[in-house]
Amino acid sequence: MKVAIVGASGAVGQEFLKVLEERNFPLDELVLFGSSRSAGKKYTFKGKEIEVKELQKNDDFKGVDIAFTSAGAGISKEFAETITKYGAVMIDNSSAFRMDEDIPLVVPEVNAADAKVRPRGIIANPNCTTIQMVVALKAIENLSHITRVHVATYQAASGAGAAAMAELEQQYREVLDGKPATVNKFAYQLAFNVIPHIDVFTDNGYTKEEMKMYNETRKIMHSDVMVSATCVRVPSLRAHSEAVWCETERELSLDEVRQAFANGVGVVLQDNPAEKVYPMPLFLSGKDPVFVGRIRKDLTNPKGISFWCVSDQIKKGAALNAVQIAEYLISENTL
Ligand code: L14
Repeated sequence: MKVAIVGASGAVGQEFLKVLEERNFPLDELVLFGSSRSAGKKYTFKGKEIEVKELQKNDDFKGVDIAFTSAGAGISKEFAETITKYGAVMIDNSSAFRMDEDIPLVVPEVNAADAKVRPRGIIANPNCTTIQMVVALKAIENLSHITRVHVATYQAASGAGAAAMAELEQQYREVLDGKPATVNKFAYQLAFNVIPHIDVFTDNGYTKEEMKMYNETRKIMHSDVMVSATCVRVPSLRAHSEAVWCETERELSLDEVRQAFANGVGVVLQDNPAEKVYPMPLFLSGKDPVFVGRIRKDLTNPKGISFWCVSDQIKKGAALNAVQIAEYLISENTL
């Protein structure tokens, strides 16, 4: 088993190294690719140093079984042919192919089997906010079909990459020292602020990030559910939080919803308000599951349920989900 990571120096690329090691992923050889800027850097995997190679249009992917790509949509489009032409399965973290009809979009807890049909040799990893939401929604969908969702996200700096996380830390230091904050990675200063703007605006007034939640949720869940999202950047570092309101066909009791989350695949229930138990990004960074709490009936709608969920954006929202897809392919013998 030969595995490649494309975009090895990035926040998600680095997380791939950690997750593959942590899960003892069954690989014999790991190769790392990056831009000309990253080429030559060395990273340690299982005690061994591996040097990053420059990603080029050549035969470097001959013999690669699985390529995890996380270098942006432009690179994914430009190099998909190079990466897949000798049979490597490309598990792509970018938004490049997610909504293409002949590309499966997969969250293993929800639609693992979709990964088996991949005419172009590419499987897309969904957007981070969508991944954690559908893992939680799946538990409710099993009880009764979800017809609509309203969601507000509280997204960490990590979504914009390693440099953005560093910028947030730098901004806090600068502001506390009475200096002007350095702003490169976000539209405005994020420290001591929240910014209701992630990715670019589209014609209907929603951002692309918000439209991803509408379109990707429907594709992953094979559902006609309608999703109206407001995506907001907050000054947390690497786990995303979401306030979710969903409406089901049948009226659900709180007990059965709580039970469904407690038994949900990939879900951990953290819901005991009397003891101040609810999920928070500060304490859940680096963890695998999607944490759910603050479960309530929607006061405006008997068929509505409200909850709060938190998950590590770089882990389940990116690297871990992609590695779980690969583990599924191995377990089903369908690489
Ligand atoms: O669609 O900036 O994969 O938080 C995920 C992170 C888009 C931007 C995607 C962010 C990206 C988003």
